[in-house]
Amino acid sequence: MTTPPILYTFRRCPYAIRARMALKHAGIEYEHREVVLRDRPPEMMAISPKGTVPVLQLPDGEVLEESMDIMLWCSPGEWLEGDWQELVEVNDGKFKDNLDRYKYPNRFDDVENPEAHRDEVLEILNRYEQRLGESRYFCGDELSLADVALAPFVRQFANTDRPWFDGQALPNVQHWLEGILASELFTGCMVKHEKWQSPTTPSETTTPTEPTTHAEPTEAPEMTKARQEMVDQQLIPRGISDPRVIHAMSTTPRHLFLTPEAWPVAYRDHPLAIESGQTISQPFIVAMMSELLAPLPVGARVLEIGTGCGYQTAVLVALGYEVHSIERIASLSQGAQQKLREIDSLPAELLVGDGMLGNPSGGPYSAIISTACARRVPPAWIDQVAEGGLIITPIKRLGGKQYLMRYTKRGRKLLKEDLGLVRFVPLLRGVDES
Ligand SMILES: N[C@@H](CCC(=O)N[C@@H](CS)C(=O)NCC(=O)O)C(=O)O
Repeated sequence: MTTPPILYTFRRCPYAIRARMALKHAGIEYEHREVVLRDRPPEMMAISPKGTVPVLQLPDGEVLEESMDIMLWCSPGEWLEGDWQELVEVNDGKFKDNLDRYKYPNRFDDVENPEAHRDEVLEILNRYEQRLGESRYFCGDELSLADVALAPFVRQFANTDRPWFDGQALPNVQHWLEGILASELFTGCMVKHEKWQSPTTPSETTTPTEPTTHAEPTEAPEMTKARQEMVDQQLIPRGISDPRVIHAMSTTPRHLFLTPEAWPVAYRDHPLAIESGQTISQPFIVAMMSELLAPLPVGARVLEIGTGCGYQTAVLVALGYEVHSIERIASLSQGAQQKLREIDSLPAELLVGDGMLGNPSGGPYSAIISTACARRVPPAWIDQVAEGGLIITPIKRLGGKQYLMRYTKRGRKLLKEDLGLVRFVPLLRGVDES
């Protein structure tokens, strides 16, 4: 039996995405080693001291430390037809330079106006637009190396300000990108992996509380610190103990779901107001509701009622569930979608709809979790939850107090557990399109 190649990679890195897509397209099995850029494993640094991902180590010891070298190593001949070289040169040069200055202006001394850099990228996209009017993909009617090499960067640009991107006259580019992002080739490459643990690193770094997935590798250190304090001081002492939940809460950047003015208080021990009279729940409540689901396996289908700003949604995605989420206020749902895209959190579906009706075409779900309070469990939820499945929701009793309840479906009956007093916004009927 031959050993497979080893890929050092980082989920959201566009260079690494292009390499993973090419390897997947070629059907090449490899050992996936997920890297956290600020804590690169010594094994990777030993074979590639320049310290960038992706790095592919072949079974014969050869090391490919440039994403294009990995693509070229595994691409079939027909992928290499056309002028991909010129396209990649512009992408990895002018496109990427301007994308970084637009997306992260604070990292550069020479950025006065980020929008000027956005417009430089737009000029390139206008050229793509023309080209994609002539053929479905960059080099003809089949996907090839050029598409896969460019798409992760166009995606990053599009996600920087999605409403702006969607509003541009780039129908061919938008359609091309949408098709690639919806493909199995792309989604199959974006599956989350735990940080690879080098057998030579000391064991205290193996705690699942280490930030890996959602948190920006370059976020302000005070946000990372505040999030860790939230876990250490608010969650663990109150009994949150599931390692998956602790990991999700430690890595999901709650502050990014709020306006920058609220960042200094984003990790404090209380709920906060968001738009449209709604709230983002106290961190402990989000963790507790998530822990109530934690017996479900990774991949379980979960319906969330009340997307709100998308924070709980992101935590559920970080737990590895297939998340469908409904919000009755269209503008909130759109805002949540934008934020979730920015942090690369990929729920299966965000819907604008009446939460009382659940998602009739989506069931059965392993669990339905509601962040809005009803007087009784809506019958549609009972229909849509699988036998043995869970419904976790606040319920308002006579006297006006709200109790968090966990129900388990047994036939048409619900076994109930009362989990104590809580306060949530009410579950309202209908849809608000404003
Ligand atoms: N030219 C390299 C560039 C790879 C690259 O810059 N990757 C980024 C992550 S997206 C990286 O590893 N940066 C190192 C760091 O941020 O410390 C390639 O195509 O593979």
